[in-house]
Amino acid sequence: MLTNAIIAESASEFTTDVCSGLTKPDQKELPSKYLYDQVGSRLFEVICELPEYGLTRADERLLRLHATEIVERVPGQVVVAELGSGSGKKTRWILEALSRHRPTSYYPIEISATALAMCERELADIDSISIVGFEHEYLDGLLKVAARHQDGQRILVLSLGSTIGNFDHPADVSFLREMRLILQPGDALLLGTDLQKPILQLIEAYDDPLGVTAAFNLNLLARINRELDADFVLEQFEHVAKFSSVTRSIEMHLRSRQDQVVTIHKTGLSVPILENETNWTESCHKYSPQEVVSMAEDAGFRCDAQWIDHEWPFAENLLMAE
Ligand code: AVJ
Repeated sequence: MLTNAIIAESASEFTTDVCSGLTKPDQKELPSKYLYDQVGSRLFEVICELPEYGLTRADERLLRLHATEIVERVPGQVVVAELGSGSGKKTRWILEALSRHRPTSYYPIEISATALAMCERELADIDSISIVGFEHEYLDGLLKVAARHQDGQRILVLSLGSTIGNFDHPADVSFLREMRLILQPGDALLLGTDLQKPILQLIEAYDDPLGVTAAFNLNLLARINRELDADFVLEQFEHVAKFSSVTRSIEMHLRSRQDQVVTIHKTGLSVPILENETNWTESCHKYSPQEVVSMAEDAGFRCDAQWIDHEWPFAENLLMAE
C-alpha cells in the first residue's frame, strides 16, 4: 500500500467566492463545497449515520450487493478515480471486488484534506491496491489521473453519494460532459443519484431533529469567521431546509433572524443582511431513473446498467463513455 498526496492551494479562491456570493444582488449564496472543512467533514459523517438520512446507507447497500457485477462490467486493467471520496467506506466494496483479480490503483480526488486523510486510513488495509490522493477540484484531479494512466488501462470514475445533485440543471449535464471529454471510449463512470421521494421525508433528512444538519450548515459561517476573520454571530442565523418543486431540489439556506451587518475583516468587506433574508448554501436535486439515463446520453455516455434501492429510493448508474 502506497499513500501519497498531491496538494493544491485554494485559500484565495475561498475568499473570492465568499465575497462574491455575499454581494449577489438577489439571492446571496455560498458554494456548498466549502461546507467540508475539518469540522464540516466530520459533521457530514454523523449526518450519514442519522436515521432520517437514508441516502448513504442506500448507496452502500447497492455497492455491497452489486460490486461484483459492477466490476465485471468493466473488464481489463482498471484505475479507479473517485470524485469526493469522503470517508472511503462505501468505496471499499468496489476496491475489494476489483483487487481480488487485478492490482488496482486508486486515486481519491478531494478538496477536503480531512476527508482525504480519513479515506486513506480507512482503505489502507486492502491488499494489492495503491492509493494516491489528489487534493484538487474534481475535474482538475481527473485530468491529472488521465495524464498519468497507461494505455490499455481503463479509468473507472466513481461519483457516489449523489454529489451530482449539487449541480443545478443543466450544470449537472455540463459537468458530465466535461468529464466525458477527459475520458476515452471504454472508460466508465459509476454515478450515484438520489431519487425522488416524499417531500416530508426529504425535509426530515435535511432538517433532522438532533440539529446535526443545522450545525453542518451553520459551520460554514463559523468557518468564514475562522479563516477570513469575519464576525458572523451564529445565533443570529437559522438553518432552513426547503423543497423547490420547480427544480425538484432540496435546498439548504441560512436565514437571518434580524437586520444586521457582517464584516469580513480579512478583506474589509461589510455586508448588510436583512431580517429573513437567506444565504443559499446547498441544493440537492432528486432525480427520476429515466432522467439519469437521458442526462447521461446528452453528455456522451451510455447507461449500461442501473441498480435501484427501494427502501430509500436511490440509483447506482454505470455509464460507459462512448
Ligand atoms: C453529499 C451532497 C450528497 O446533498 O445529500 C447532506 C450533502 N447536505 N445533508 C446531500 C448533505 C445536507 C449531501 N451530498
